[in-house]
Amino acid sequence: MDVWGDCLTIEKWQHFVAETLESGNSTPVFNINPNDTREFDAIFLGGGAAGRFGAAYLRALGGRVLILDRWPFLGGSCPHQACVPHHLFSDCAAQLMLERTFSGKLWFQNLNDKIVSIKDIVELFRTGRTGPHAVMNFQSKEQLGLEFVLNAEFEIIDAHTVQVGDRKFHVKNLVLALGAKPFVPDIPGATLKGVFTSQTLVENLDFEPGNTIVVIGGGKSAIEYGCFFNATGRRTIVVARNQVMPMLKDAESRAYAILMMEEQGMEFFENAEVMEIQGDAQGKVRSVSIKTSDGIIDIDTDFVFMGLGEQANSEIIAQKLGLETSDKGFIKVNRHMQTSVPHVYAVGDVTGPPMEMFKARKEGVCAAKNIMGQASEYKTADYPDFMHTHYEACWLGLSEEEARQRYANVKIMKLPPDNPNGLDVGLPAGDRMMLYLMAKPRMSGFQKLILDGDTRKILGATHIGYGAKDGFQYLNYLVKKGLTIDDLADMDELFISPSYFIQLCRLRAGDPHFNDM
Ligand code: COM
Repeated sequence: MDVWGDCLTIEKWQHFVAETLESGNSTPVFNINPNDTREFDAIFLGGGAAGRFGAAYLRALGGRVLILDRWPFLGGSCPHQACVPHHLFSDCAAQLMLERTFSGKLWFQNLNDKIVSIKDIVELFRTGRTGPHAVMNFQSKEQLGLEFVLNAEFEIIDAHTVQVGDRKFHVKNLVLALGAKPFVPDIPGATLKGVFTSQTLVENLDFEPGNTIVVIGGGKSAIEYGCFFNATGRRTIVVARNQVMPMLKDAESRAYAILMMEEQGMEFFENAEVMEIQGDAQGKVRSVSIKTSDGIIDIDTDFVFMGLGEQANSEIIAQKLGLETSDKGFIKVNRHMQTSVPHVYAVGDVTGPPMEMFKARKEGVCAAKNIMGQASEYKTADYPDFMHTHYEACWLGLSEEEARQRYANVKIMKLPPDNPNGLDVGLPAGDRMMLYLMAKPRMSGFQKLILDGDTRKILGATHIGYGAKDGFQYLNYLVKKGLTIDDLADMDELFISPSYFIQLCRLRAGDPHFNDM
């Protein structure tokens, strides 16, 4: 099917994507400009966040670029199986925590002892996801003018040649944006019905899970999906080989996040391991054996979620091109996104963690710039980050512990302040937190700003609550440029903002030797 020259509306794309996914139709969709005779500067293999943003940037710089993708839509796993469903589930977790906290009070329905359907939410997502898919295709074709081939299997012939069916494409540079898939460990019982990853949950769930769920892993997806399962009213047991949420390095912020999860009924086994998942005669999960420091524990359940990180979709291609990879199959790149083979770049999840869209998009753009002769580097350590519990946890820069190791005069500003009643103070709060502030003050969040008392510079920040993610995107940029307490104090605040950093800094900024607060 050739769509170049046709203006496909969002509705038409939505219909096409839904029908193609449903029918399994494998006809490729070619959107290639027949009048452009230039050689491609790059082919992006994979049109997810890394491929789409890299391609758009490369074209904006005047280059010619083609995207090839096996799915009938652009945007990759993000809108299909990863970030978008995770945000839907995390939104549900936040909403349900509010509803359960106020169950039977004010205008809230009585949710005591009620379990809500996971299957219904998954089905809602499956039906709704073709909307974002259609927007990606429309935006890429009509607004960004990108050339692409979708719904296509491709074969790499060499570093300058790719084949789709009987069509060969010659290219100056290849950019591998092949993505990754959830890692499934070799645990006995891992293939039983009822064992899910983030990917198979949205594709395959066809029964309503019972009232106990075992989550394996302690990182982002284990916690994010675990909190959702818990919020639906199910007993949720998280089994982590090491500690949970290690990426949130500030100890006090992490402790608050974990305490709030525990107060929602989450159960954690740290330094523990799932030994075996037992099945019944129909091949369905029946129970799980967990090795803990107190011995083996057996939990009856019909639903196990694996949140153990990802593995690269790299094997065949890495072998074919002779690329260097890590022991987990991630393609090794330098800071310019160049692989070990000249003219071959790799971007996004296929280069390894963090499996985040913001990292994928920036890597894609970094590769595009380098291909077009603009020297560019990307270092993931400089990015702010976030994850969901029932709340949204954001962080940037150094943790308090890291700051104290590097600086002699660290100052802290935090809410709630240290006080005899501990957390039972309705601060920081902010929008979406005001009911907690009045009725359950300890649930109104936690935040911390970490400063160097000598240079007055901001070193790091954390926030557990809602609504700070937006602010942290801009704050991180300014912190990297040397933002001080005085700069922050001089900014214009919008009351009530979820992170009170401007207010706190303004209260202290006049003091040449400001103290903690
Ligand atoms: C977002 C996908 S869901 S992309 O990064 O815009 O391509």
